[in-house]
Amino acid sequence: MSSYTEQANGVFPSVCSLDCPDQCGLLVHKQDHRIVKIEGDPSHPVTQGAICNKVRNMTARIYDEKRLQYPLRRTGPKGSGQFERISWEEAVEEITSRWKKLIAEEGPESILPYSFYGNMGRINTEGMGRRFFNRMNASRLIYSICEAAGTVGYGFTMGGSYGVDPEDTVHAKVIIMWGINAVSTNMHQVTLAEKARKNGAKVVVIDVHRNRTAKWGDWFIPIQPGTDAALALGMMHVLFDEHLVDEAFMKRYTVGHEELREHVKTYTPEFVSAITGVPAEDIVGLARMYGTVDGAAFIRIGNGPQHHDNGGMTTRTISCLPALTGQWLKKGGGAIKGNGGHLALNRSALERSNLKPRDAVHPRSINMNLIGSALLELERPISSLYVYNANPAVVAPQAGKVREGLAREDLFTVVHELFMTETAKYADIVLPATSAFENTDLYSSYWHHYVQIQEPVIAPYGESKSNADVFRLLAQAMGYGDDALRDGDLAMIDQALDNPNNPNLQGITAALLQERQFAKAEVKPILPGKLRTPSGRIELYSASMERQGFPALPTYVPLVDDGPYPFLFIPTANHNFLNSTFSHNGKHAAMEKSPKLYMNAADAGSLGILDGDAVRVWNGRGECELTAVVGEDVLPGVVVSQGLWADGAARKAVVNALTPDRVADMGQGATFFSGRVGVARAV
Ligand SMILES: Nc1nc2c(c(=O)[nH]1)N[C@H]1C(S)=C(S)[C@@H](COP(=O)(O)OP(=O)(O)OC[C@H]3O[C@@H](n4cnc5c(=O)[nH]c(N)nc54)[C@H](O)[C@@H]3O)O[C@H]1N2
Ligand SMILES: Nc1nc2c(c(=O)[nH]1)N[C@H]1C(S)=C(S)[C@@H](COP(=O)(O)OP(=O)(O)OC[C@H]3O[C@@H](n4cnc5c(=O)[nH]c(N)nc54)[C@H](O)[C@@H]3O)O[C@H]1N2
Ligand code: SF4
Ligand SMILES: [Mo]
Repeated sequence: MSSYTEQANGVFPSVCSLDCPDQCGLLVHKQDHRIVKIEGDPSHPVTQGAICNKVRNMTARIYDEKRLQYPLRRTGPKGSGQFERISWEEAVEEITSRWKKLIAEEGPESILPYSFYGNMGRINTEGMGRRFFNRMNASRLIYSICEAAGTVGYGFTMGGSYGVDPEDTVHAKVIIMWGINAVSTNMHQVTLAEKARKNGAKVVVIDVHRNRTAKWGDWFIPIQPGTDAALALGMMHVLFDEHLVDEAFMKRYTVGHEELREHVKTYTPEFVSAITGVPAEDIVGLARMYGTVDGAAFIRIGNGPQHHDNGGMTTRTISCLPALTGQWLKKGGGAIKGNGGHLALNRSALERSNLKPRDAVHPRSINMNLIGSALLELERPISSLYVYNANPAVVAPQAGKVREGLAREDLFTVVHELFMTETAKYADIVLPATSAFENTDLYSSYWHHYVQIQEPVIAPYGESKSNADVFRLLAQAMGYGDDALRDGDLAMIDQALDNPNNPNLQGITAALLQERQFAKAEVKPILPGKLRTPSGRIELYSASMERQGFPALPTYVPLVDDGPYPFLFIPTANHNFLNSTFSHNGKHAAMEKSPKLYMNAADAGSLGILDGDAVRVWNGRGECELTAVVGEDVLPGVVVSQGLWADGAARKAVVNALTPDRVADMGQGATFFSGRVGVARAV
């Protein structure tokens, strides 16, 4: 235990562990060994003392009476949530004896780890767990549920997850929030934009929903879902047509600007307006605003464009815009999709894929977006599933299929969790997890440029254990003697930070972080310099895309036909939860009130639906029941929900019962926002 845990009272530095770009520095206040208050660290340059409502109320989650304290064994049918308390020894013995038998009879590929970033600490997500399953040579998971499609698309243009330093965006004069509900999901980008606004910046919000961010911006542009690439191409058309492009920049730093100039000739404002629903004069106005700005223009690209069938290509297309007007040379100009590349850790040292037994065949990989089908349809079945840092029964597409898979009697499921989530209810064994405040870990943001350390502030709750500690125990019981499976947390942090391929992290060590709590990586601006694209330049024309069967130039590709239902259904994140995290905590659920469906008054009128009515939402995949909010916040033909609600918080509120498990055009990404539904008053 660290010195913090031994002190009964005091204020201790910490990090927010949630899957949120802001990755705030925190101050945790303790009285009598209990956390009594959590606030933003005023000394953290990005956090500046401000944090979101969710985490200000985090103590309600840490000490929620429903938090798991002991290992449990299932006693009732799968999904019923009936369990009995067992000891850690019994739990580890049962898990490892089942696994040893499975490995002998069906091979290690019959076991699948399923995890995501319920905790962003690198040691507890990408560290010991991945080492353990690599050593086992279990089936591998493709981590595609969040940013995959857009990351691949952005990478084709820019060579990887490299964007502008968000702290520089205070200098921008035009800020476009493109398909991101930043007021709820990236609040410090809003704080930075507010500063820019005081210096005269204008904020444009392009979204399918007049949400908190749209209401906050200066100019809200509602758009038909999945058509953003057409809008970006229409802007390019105007920029070329009205000579608002930076020819010298394009010549020096891009590939394919002449081809692009030709290509966008057909994307006239009128043509684009018919696709996007954005009036032609607004397309021209937006392009002129972007092209004539006196200073930098910055685009923050969110999940909106990306969680669609065409999400890769759309993100690729938007990310071409800054190059046309030479934004990348201006302080605060350019874009951010994700900034993970700047802070890249030594992944091979962290995950140790070389722990795989030498003569063993490379295991199969399973796309997490298809977990339902994988559990139900594989010829060589998955016979055991180990879930941590994730809640697939709620967050994965086609929830009906996922749950049918989880209900399989012949599937041995272990879930390591803080709460009895919907997924945990299907487990054979449930293990209690520590909260991040009880762990040692390393944090590197995918948005800002700071690396931070977490040292335990409180002792483990009940008998709970960190992910890394559980994997160390399991490794021992499996008889895996590798040193890498015995490494301590601080040693792993040093291994991860020591990345010869990333000079930005040079000099940052666990000891330095223990002394200073956070350190800024030495990130140089993207340009001037050589990009990690094949040409070393910004690729407006991409030969590698062409080789992979995509159009080489940015292109609008319509959404896939999802069936004969009248509405496009956009189930987004909400303000008071973090994906499904907090949905199990009464205080946060109460702040969010109830799961809603925003719809246009004209649509509601024709269906006889009144504001506040319970509505049934359905398609061929499933159904759910939400409360209608009728008004002008969405365009006709579009319905929007917010939040990934737990079962029982409301009747049938699992929106992912309706979402398709089709994969996006790139990165095998998710298509949460490309499904169609019918809506009717619930009877
Ligand atoms: N409070 C809170 N914060 C969070 C999260 C949370 O659940 N709650 N989740 C975290 C995680 S894991 C992530 S990845 C990020 C996600 O953060 P965001 O990128 O903000 O993701 P979403 O809210 O899912 O969707 C973004 C916006 O896209 C809009 N949209 C949908 N389809 C389209 C479209 O076709 N075009 C356009 N232009 N807009 C569209 C939606 O209306 C929504 O406003 O936030 C993180 N932060
Ligand atoms: N319809 C729809 N679906 C979506 C999205 C959407 O916008 N719309 N967003 C998608 C996105 S962007 C993402 S990133 C995914 C997120 O999906 P998940 O990563 O599954 O996110 P959470 O629902 O937050 O679940 C994380 C779980 O991890 C647990 N946990 C937290 N810390 C620890 C720990 O240290 N150890 C262990 N063992 N467990 C821990 C939490 O209690 C929580 O139950 O959801 C996706 N699903
Ligand atoms: S959820 Fe995001 S905004 Fe809230 S404290 Fe954590 S990092 Fe900061
Ligand atoms: Mo995400």
